Amino acid sequence: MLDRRSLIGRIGLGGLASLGGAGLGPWRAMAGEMVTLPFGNGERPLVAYPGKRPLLQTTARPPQLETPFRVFDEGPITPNDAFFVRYHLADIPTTIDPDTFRLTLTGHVATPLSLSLAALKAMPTTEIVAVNQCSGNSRGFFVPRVAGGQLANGAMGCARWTGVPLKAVLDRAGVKAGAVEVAFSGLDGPVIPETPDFAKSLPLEHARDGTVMLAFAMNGEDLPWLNGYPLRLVVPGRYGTYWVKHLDSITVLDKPFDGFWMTSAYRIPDNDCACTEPGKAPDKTVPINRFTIRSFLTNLTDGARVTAGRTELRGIAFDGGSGIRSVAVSADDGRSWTEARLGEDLGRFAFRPWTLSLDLAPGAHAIRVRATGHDGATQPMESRWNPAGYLRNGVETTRIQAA
Ligand SMILES: Nc1nc2c(c(=O)[nH]1)N[C@H]1C(S)=C(S)[C@@H](COP(=O)(O)O)O[C@H]1N2
Ligand SMILES: [Mo]
Repeated sequence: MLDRRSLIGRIGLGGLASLGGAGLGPWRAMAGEMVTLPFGNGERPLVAYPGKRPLLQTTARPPQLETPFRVFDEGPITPNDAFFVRYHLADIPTTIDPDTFRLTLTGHVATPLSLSLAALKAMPTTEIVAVNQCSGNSRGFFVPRVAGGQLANGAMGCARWTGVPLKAVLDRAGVKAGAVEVAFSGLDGPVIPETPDFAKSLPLEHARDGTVMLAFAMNGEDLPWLNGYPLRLVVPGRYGTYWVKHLDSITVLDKPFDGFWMTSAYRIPDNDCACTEPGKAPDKTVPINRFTIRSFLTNLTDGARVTAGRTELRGIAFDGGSGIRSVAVSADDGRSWTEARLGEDLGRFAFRPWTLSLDLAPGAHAIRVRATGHDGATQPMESRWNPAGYLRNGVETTRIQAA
């Protein structure tokens, strides 16, 4: 939650009059310098929103902010003020009273619930370190290009989430026989009634598997406003689209949810590669689900110059929850690979840091990084294509010069 002092600093006194409990009030982002992402039309302003350090702004209405990539070199936990922000609908909440806020659980249950934050926090809590990543992370690199937010690799982050297992709340309400799905929606809404409200669903078995969490804290603090204050869904190993923010309504359904954001949006080709020929629409689709496995070099970027000889490389890897088994690095166009050393294991859903010290001869080097999961899945050398620009996970290449 933003404290009032920081709000005074950021938005001036004028905005405070309308604050009820905690809120953003009427606010305006502060514009700063520009950053150019490595693809066409990649110019982005660095903009500081309340509670955030300057981030790359993809759109202002609704706010869509990308984390500058160098942040991922600071460690496997992404700081709250640097964590990316994604909204679909421009009517985002600007005031929420934590005392009167209620989470309702209705539908196919024995006892509908209306829970205050205090009541939720009084239940047994759990913690999990998990990556949140937008389905469209890295979409800007698709060739041929695809429609949608043109993101580089900064629409991801890893945090320690604290909250109550969704299962515990479902059990408290008593799910009735015949229930098949659970639907979720938050306090944000469309600007015009024709736009479908943002709502998502999970199959009942997944909702009850013990990993899905109603989180009220992130890295030991209240959720940042723009990351879903005061309560969000955390769905470890699954794309951010399911991580509903400002969550205030859960509905247990006895038939599959038919909302736009499940039946039309966020769908992937229903085949082994979840891909199609560039330009071709898939014959059949399914809702997007688990993360593909990915790895990144974080301490050197394209075009970097290093001193020839021993060179320290480091980065991160993650997958949809099998956990990272190994990370291999190639400095010779993929002809030979050296296994990196894995760092601290924060759990199977977290960023896994890796390090490797390589001898680099003078000249140009293409550093490639490839992770393998405990499930045996690895990254393709070339990213696959799909019309929505989802699931990108080809081996990343960083071109550097040693001298
Ligand atoms: N209420 C609400 N929750 C939402 C969304 C939204 O538009 N509204 N977008 C989803 C999508 S697509 C993503 S990628 C994540 C992003 O989470 P973050 O903004 O905390 O990084 O939020 C998800 N939860
Ligand atoms: Mo997303």
